[in-house]
Amino acid sequence: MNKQIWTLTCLFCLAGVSSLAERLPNIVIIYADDVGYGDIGCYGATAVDTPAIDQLAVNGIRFTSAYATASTCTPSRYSLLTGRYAFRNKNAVILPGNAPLIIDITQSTLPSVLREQGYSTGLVGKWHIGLGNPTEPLDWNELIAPGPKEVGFDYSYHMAATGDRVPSVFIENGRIVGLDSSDPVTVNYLEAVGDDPTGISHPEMLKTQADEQHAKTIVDGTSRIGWMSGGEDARWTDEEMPDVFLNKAIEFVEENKEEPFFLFYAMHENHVPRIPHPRFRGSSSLGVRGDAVVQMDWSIGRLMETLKENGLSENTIVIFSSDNGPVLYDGYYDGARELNGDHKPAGPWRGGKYSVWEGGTRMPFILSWPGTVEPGLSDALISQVDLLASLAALTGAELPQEEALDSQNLSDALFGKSEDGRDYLIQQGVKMEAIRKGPWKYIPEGDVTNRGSIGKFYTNTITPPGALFYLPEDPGEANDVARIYPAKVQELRALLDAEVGD
Ligand code: NG6
Ligand code: CA
Repeated sequence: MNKQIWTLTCLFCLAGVSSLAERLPNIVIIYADDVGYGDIGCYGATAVDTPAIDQLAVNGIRFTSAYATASTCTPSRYSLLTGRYAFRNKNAVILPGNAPLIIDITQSTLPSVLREQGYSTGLVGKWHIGLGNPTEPLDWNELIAPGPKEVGFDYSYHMAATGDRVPSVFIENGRIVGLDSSDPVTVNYLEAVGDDPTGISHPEMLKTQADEQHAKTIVDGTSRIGWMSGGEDARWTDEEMPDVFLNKAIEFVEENKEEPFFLFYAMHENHVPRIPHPRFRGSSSLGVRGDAVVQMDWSIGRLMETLKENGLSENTIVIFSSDNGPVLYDGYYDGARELNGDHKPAGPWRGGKYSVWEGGTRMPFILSWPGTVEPGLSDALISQVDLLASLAALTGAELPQEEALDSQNLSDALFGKSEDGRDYLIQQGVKMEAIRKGPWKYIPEGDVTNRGSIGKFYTNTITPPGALFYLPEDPGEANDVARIYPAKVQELRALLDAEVGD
């Protein structure tokens, strides 16, 4: 349906001819960063309270076999927005903060498809899918494009990449917020620019010490990956970031409530640097890592109240998930490892961020649509890559399958009408892929990358014919049964090779 028809529908609404409930539902995707399966109360966390997310699960469906496509950020976000596995795009790897946009803007995306259906589309929070053209270096002081707008977002308020990467500024609709033209921003990832202190030259200025990778330009007492100069007035304050994003998300809802809206609320908690607002310090027993989760949950609660206050609770689909598995140490010595105690951030799953072990991609995933979707629990196999085809189907959009190549319409599973999800899905780690099919998980021979507790990455080496796990009895992927079930290995190997090539 196009915008014009929607405008008419809204006029009918005002005239009392049609009710709000008869229009297409609003869609809010709350996408957390590095939050693990076991970090959420309703998935078993006890060291951190998440009442708002738990309430979403009371009102909605809590999925136990939902996956991000990859165990790092850029590839997972790429898949969610484009409906394609990220291993098909060699540029879809963890990007520096000055990388060009990696999405082909001629292709359908989740926001562009919903926009075509009459939705107002908004991005608030983390981006990390690149900005600008590959052919010329980006001038941060001009209009920053292509970016979210060209990908399909009418409105955007975001950071360029991550909190630990420069430029440490917010960008609203393609312009750095609060930029003074006499103090232009320069960004470089190869060599120093300007004369700002760095973590190496001025460690005494740091709130938290960091490894060498994160010891470049200091912004607001935290050293980052990459160098920046200028933009003094535009630089963010980390403690305020979650509230800045929350307020923009609330504003977007309030300004767009008269028509269907799609909000991609890409929260940054609890990615490093973990710097929650002081009012959340000490709110968990896990130090800043848990406190950041508590703040994230509080913000989600505020957003849910906003929906309620505006009479939108019943006509809004809210999806909560995360982009990749958890990590304790990720560049800053912030105490996350020391204070973790018995907390299991990945829940029952092995590994976490960066790995193809289950903990890297098995995500918390809750969908609520009060009044339409029956609350419950579902073990249907779903991937975030399926959101595009599923939401396109829900809103009546045509989606050329060759564009959203890997996206399957799983609306029956998502809205609780069926327990049947995908037949199988691919899990992308760092430099290797694995496959889950039914109860089985297969990892081919190679090195599984993991984040070590201090500084180093380490690998688990898988030897031929690869490793096979029966997840219902072995959620921790400890008991390799490849030699007992050679036919299963062969079947999964062939499926995996057909998708990713050998
Ligand atoms: C890694 C960083 C890590 C984090 C990650 C991106 C190093 C050694 N580590 O390269 O700190 O920034 O990139 O995280 O540089 S993600 O969630 O956005 O994928
Ligand atoms: Ca992430």
